[in-house]
Parts: sequence; C-alpha cells; structure tokens
Amino acid sequence: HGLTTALPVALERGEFFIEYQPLVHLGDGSVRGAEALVRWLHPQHGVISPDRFIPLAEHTGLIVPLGRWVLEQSVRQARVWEARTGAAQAAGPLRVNVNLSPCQLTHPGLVSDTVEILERAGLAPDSLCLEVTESALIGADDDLLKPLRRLAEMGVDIALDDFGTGYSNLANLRRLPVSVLKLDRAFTQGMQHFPADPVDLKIIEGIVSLAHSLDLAVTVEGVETGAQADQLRELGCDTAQGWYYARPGPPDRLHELALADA
Ligand code: G
Ligand code: G
Ligand code: MN
Ligand code: NA
Repeated sequence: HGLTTALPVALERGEFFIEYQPLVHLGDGSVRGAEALVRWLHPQHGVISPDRFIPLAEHTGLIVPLGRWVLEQSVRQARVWEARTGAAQAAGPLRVNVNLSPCQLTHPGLVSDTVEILERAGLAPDSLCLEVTESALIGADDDLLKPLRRLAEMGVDIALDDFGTGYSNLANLRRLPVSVLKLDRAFTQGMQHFPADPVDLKIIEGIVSLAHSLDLAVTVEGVETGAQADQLRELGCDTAQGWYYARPGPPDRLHELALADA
C-alpha cells in the first residue's frame, strides 16, 4: 500500500494540517470552541481523510507522535484564540477538543506529554477536552482509566465520543472519568425526516436525562438543519456541532465566528 510507506515521513515533511469545526451552545447559539480534525495533504493524492490514514497510523505506531503533534498544535491554537477573543468572549475562552486513539491511551507518556504541552503553551487545562471513543473504553480496567482520571483531576475535560454506537452498559458510565457525552451522528441522521420518529426522540431524551443526572453535558454531532437544532435544544442537549453551523475549516475562522456573535 503506497500510503503506508509515505505515512512515516509525512510528519517530518509537514504534510499534516488541522481543520477546526465549531462547537455551539444550543441555548444561546454562541461558539464555545471547536473540534480539531487532522488531514493529510499528500503531494500526489491531495487531501486524505483521517478515516483513511488514522487506522494506518494506529497500525504502524505513528499515531503516538502524530497524536502528540495534533495535541500540541491544537493547544497552541486555543491559546491564540484566547488571546484574540479575550474579554469579548462572555462565556469564557474558546476551548479545543482533540481526539485520542486507543493507542495513545495506553502510551505511558500521555499524562506527562499533555501537562508539558499545556504548560509550554500557557493554556489552562480546562480549555482542553480530550475525546475518547466509547468503544475504546468498553471493558476498560483501572490501568487504562488511571491516566484519564489524572487528566480529569487536573481539569481537562474527557468526552465520550461516538456515544450510542458501542454496546457499553449505561451504568458503566459512572465509573468513567468523563464529563461530556458526544451523541453519535447516527442519532441526528435519524431525525432527518420531519416529523422525526417519536421513538428516536424518546431515546435521545432518555440519554440526555441520564447524562444530566450523572452531571455530564451532552454534545450532539452531525446537526445539518435548523429544525434539528431546535428539536435537540428542546430535548435538552447542551452543545451542537455540524454543517448547519459550520464545516471543519481553518483556525482563523473560529475567532471570527466567535467575535461575530459576541
Ligand atoms: O473530519 P472527518 O469526518 O474526516 O473525521 C473522520 C474521523 O477521523 C472522525 O471520527 C475523527 O474522530 C477522526 N479524527 C480526526 N482527527 C483525528 C485525530 O487527530 N486523532 C484521531 N485519533 N482521530 C481523528
Ligand atoms: O467521529 P468524529 O467526531 O471524529 O467525526 C467528525 C466527522 O464528522 C468529521 O469527518 C466531519 O467532517 C463529520 N461531520 C461533521 N459535521 C457533520 C455533519 O453535519 N454531517 C455529516 N454528515 N458529517 C459531519
Ligand atoms: Mn470526535
Ligand atoms: Na464522533
């Protein structure tokens, strides 16, 4: 596979870049932060989606240095947003969400690297949210959860990504050091028909109610229409992400969006 051999040098050659997709507060429509989404600008094939190269990076071990690079860039970017929006951002500094692969969770340097990156950039830990997929934490033992607990104790938010696609026991949520549930895009896609299936709505309502009773915030992904946003707000979801608000884009667009609605 050509991509597999090109991947290890792509980091040294500076071929990766990051797009940011805004996270919007459903209550007042304000931009609160963004999710960092890495892309590979391959010299021959053009822009390659993470769906294609993240599995390769996991397989070859490049995910650890690549993930560290994404974290460092994103944390530095959040510090730039903070400096540029400053007091104009009534809801506090713009925050950044960074995805973590299962391999990064088991890597012994996760906590120390994260601490060092935050300190070097001068970013407060509560401006960072790490996204871990539900499937990575299914059946997680204490050894796997320990680094996440330490990060959570420092003030870093942990989000359970793609929630609802795995088979985790809902009662298990209590054990996990997470403060945010990210409802998978599949839930929002199920609402595309109007009126939405009342059973689907009941399921979302139930998840939101459970999450809130456990003190977890709910973020919904894949919001494509205003009608979906209205319905998800009524169902009690806290934050939304999706094409209705903005596609993933360059970092400078974020403080423009944030200042525009400040
Ligand atoms: O933005 P896009 O739809 O192409 O993202 C596809 C998938 O790639 C998403 O599920 C996202 O979680 C994952 N992804 C994007 N950036 C990163 C990253 O920096 N690290 C990891 N592990 N996954 C990422
Ligand atoms: O699973 P993860 O959160 O990493 O996925 C993010 C992916 O979802 C990115 O590839 C992004 O491009 C995609 N995405 C973001 N918003 C929307 C949307 O509103 N609709 C659809 N279909 N995909 C979206
Ligand atoms: Mn994600
Ligand atoms: Na997701």
